[in-house]
Amino acid sequence: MRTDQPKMIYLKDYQAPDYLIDETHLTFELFDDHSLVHTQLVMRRNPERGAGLPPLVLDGQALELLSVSLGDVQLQPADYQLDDSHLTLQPTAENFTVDTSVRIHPETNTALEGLYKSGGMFCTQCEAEGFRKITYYLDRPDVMSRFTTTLSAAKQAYPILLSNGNPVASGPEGEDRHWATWEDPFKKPAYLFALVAGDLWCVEDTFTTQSAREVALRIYVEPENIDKCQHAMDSLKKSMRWDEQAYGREYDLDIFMIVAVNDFNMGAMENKGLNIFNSSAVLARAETATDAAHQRVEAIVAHEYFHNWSGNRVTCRDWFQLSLKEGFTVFRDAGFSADMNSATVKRIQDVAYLRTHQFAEDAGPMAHAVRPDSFIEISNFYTLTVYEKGSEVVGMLHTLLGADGFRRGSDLYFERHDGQAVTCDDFIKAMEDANGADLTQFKRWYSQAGTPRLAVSEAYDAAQGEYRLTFRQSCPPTPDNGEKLPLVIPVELGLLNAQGGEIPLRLQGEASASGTSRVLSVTEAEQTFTFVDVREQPLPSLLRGFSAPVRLSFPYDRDQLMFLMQHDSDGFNRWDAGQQLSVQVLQELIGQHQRGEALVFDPRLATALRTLLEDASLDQAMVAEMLSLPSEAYLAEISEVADVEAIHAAREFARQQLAEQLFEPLWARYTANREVSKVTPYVAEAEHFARRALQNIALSYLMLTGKAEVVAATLDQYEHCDNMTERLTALAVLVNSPFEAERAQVLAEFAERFKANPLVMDQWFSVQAASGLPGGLERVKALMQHPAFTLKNPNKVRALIGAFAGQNLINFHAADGSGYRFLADLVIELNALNPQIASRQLSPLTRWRKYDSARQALMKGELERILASGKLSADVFEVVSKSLA
Ligand code: B3K
Ligand code: ZN
Repeated sequence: MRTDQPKMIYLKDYQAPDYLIDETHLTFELFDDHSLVHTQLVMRRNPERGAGLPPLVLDGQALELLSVSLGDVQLQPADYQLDDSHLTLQPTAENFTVDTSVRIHPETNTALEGLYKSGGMFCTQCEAEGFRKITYYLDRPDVMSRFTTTLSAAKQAYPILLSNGNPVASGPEGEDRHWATWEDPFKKPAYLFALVAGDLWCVEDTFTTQSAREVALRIYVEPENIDKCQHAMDSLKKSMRWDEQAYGREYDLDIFMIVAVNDFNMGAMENKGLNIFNSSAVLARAETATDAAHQRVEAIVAHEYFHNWSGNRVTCRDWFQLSLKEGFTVFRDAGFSADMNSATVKRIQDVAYLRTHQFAEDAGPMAHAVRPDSFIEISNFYTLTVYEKGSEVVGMLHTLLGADGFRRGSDLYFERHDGQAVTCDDFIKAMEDANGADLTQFKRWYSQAGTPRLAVSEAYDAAQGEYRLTFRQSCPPTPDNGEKLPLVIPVELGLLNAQGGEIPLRLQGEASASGTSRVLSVTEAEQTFTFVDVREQPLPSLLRGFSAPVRLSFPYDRDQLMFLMQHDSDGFNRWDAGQQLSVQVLQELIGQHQRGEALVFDPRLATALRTLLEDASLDQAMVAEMLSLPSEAYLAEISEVADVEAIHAAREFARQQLAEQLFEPLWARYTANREVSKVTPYVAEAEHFARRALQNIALSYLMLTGKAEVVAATLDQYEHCDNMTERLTALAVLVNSPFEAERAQVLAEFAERFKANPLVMDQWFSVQAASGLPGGLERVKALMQHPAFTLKNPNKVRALIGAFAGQNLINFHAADGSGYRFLADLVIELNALNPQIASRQLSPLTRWRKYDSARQALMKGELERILASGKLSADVFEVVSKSLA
């Protein structure tokens, strides 16, 4: 926490470090009321920085310095300078050692950064700048060092002592303590350091790498969770095999460990050889975790594992390059998930998420480039832009270079930079060099913020058989006032004839047609492509697979969208046509609501969805996705001014209409799938996910009819199922229904059944927090008093506060401003407890420009109140001040 105004840091000011740390020797003495950290740094002058011995400025925060020595000489206070965040020494030789001892207080660390206690265990989170809260250090990713770590703690409370690398020695210490030493042979930046001490059990397995080395795999959890690790272990082994096959990457240590902790600021952390995970990203079994949770565990295990190469072996030079490891690793985990499950469904879910949340970020006050050029607090830049848009940028390289070219590029990147801390430019250079490509213009994706718009128009010349598509790209201004130059936009497309067949594609100037789906590179502000030999007016299928993260517009009418929904050979675009059709129908309803007119539902949407429901040959997961109307958040995002009441009314009306008009086919699909679910033991695999997805979305529509047989079926599903996916859906459907008695009964039953399982209780909180029924804020306030709730646990905050402010638009945006006031109060409270979580929860308020003037004033007022509330963390200060700028 700082009281002085935090300052901005700029990429252009980057300088290599003056000193390097070849070896880092750490000794931790862990006690219940404090811990001691003794550090020896083997250092030398960085030869790159020329001659002379400038002062050595070590980072350190909230440390109580007990002693410091330079070489053999213990320093006196007059020999060094100490302030809130630095320890400055004067080296007298090019090679030297620094020894420090500090006292820290993990037991009172509620920010969950650095060394802290979660329940009964000690654990760490050092990325991005948490290591400086453990010891004095050059806490920057371009300082890579070999670490040896010794930990000692009470034997009974902390039988397990872990750190990075391989275990090398251990033994007793006095009567009731013990110690262990770990050695990591790979040099790494401090942000990848980790330690764990606790009373943990582990599930063990082994993996044999492609070069026949055996790796021990261990997942450590609290004893009561030992039965929930198998899915994560299976996911880990699949990830290890996949990375060998897809990227030629082999694991490099003899042991790989995952530790699950309950109090964790994000999903997980890729510390070398010792990944630390939020328990929500590890624990999964049928009875307690939904299908979505199982898929999330698989994806996060893979993501952290993949970081071993994209992030750890090759790391970032500075934090502006964060997307170098994050965008690339998200791209890698998306490829893995696509291969393990349905690739099209994975793509649909990722794009829906990107378009709803990343596009909103790009349009808001925190908009930044994939490689930002300034920040106040780096923790605020673990964003959708750095991660998800960053992954899209890597995906565009994959599209432009082709799978083989991309693999050549990634091979060269890993080989050339192994053991180095590099930049996004180095990544692009490897892609260029491996392919003889020029990516100069492409690199603008890294430096220009904002979501590009791509407006497409067509002209058909029947006499010449020519069909022209004209693309106009532009980008709205962003708060950085950066220049918006044309980008390289890969547009994959096809042309459909009147029968829904694909027309062979031949561009003017080409000798012959090649293929029916092609990637055009749009590189200019305005650019026309002319297709020849086009014998009839075609219907274009544009941006297949969402080949670029842009807002595309083409003047489709509703009949054309229905046609694409049925005939497009690209599964993603079939879904997207359905979304566009839904958006048109919903926007019409929104307009009617705003004008006070009766709502009139376009029956074509029901017709189109009926066709899908009645076609048994279709992938059920796709049908489920296509039945999902665009979310209220997405509808808000694409509105000029988001009218939350009209959006809610329109969407609820459309859902009601669909439920009534499609009752028979929905009921048929529901009952058929439910019968299979009843007799099929739970399996966490794509085909089963698909069956349950369709079953459950059908149920959520059916309940809107309020028919007695649906209520009975819901209660039956709630009571008689072997898995959380069916049970939670039944609960959610009742929670959102008008059946008060049934709702109260299942809510109570659920809480009683799962009271000992905090992750399941999170689901219980979320379902209620997201309910759009009136009285949302009162419900949330009451739930905050529930014994299972605490503001100190980030999962609880996300489950209750995050779900309310992020998913319950109609209640959060109550016209009297009560939702805003509630969130601001919480942010002020959380700011003192956990700045990272406070800053994340704040984001719905930052979108104030999206709303009507009355709401704008209320939201701004709350932001101003937060700003004036006193000692703000850098995290909260940055987001609030940028939002008000
Ligand atoms: N690298 C971590 C994120 C750390 C966030 C620190 N505030 C998780 C991940 O992306 O794999
Ligand atoms: Zn990551």
